[in-house]
Amino acid sequence: GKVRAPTHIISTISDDRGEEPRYAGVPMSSIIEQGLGVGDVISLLWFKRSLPHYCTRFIEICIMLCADHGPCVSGAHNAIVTARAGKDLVSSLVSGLLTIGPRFGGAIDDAARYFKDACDRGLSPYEFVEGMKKKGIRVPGIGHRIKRGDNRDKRVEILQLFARTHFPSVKYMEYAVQVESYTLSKANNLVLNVDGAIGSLFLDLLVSSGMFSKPEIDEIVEIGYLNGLFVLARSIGLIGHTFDQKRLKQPLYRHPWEDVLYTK
Ligand code: Q5B
Repeated sequence: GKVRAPTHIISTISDDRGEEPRYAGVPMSSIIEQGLGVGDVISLLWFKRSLPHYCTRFIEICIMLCADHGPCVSGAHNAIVTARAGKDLVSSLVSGLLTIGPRFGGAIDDAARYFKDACDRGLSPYEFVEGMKKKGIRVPGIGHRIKRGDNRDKRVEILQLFARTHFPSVKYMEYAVQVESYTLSKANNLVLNVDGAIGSLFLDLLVSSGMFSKPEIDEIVEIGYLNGLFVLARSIGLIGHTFDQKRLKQPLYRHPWEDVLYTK
């Protein structure tokens, strides 16, 4: 019989052979003809399936809400400094992206992991938060530099309203809100932040949409897909900041001496 030469790459998400590219088997022309959007494309290429409209809309809202948060956050600052050093678009972009991590924008996966584990184990917010404190781990998805109990993050409210209106269940988000009530009783800056809102709500999407099996959900949480939403979204803003600096012909950045504490 025929002997198939071993391949060097296995790919399961897209196929560029034939008349037109296919994303998870769906031809490009059909995506356009059906009037689908970037949320549908993410569903096909990341989750390898078409998701219901409320899910793809939720993904798009996450992307829009996380696209930018001003010039002062770590990522934008790095992109601005890099652009002002005369570097190209890709260098400025990746310099900003490299700041995304456990403190800045990259806490979504860990928020999903910890909220899921604590909620599934039936831990009270007190047991969860104090247990994390004993382990010396900050609760991912909780805390913000400028948001406060009396100055909530509008993005979180928008996501919560959408999910409460459209999701079959918001069990994990409600758990995260209970955790927030407890952390706010400790300090006013320990709000549920945008990472925590997306992490808990994406769990609700995965579990309550009926589109994913339990092993699939466990795999998505374990691999960590969700920081990808912030990385993708914030790339839009970082590219904008890079163009802005170039347009403004901004000179090389040098941090002022007065703002450095020189000490021995
Ligand atoms: N404490 C975000 O901290 C921040 C605690 C906590 C228990 C916590 C911190 C944190 C978890 C990671 C997370 C996503 C570093 C944030 C984002 C996108 C963004 C950004 C933007 C955008 C802020 C003061 C006291 C200390 C701490 C305690 C703080 N957080 N305890 N669990 N989670 N959160 N990141 O203000 O007793 O004095 O030692 O790591 O979810 O990145 O806009 O800026 O769109 O770009 O620096 O929104 O919360 O507070 O370090 O001075 O801590 O609070 O242990 O207690 P801060 P610190 P103590 S959203």
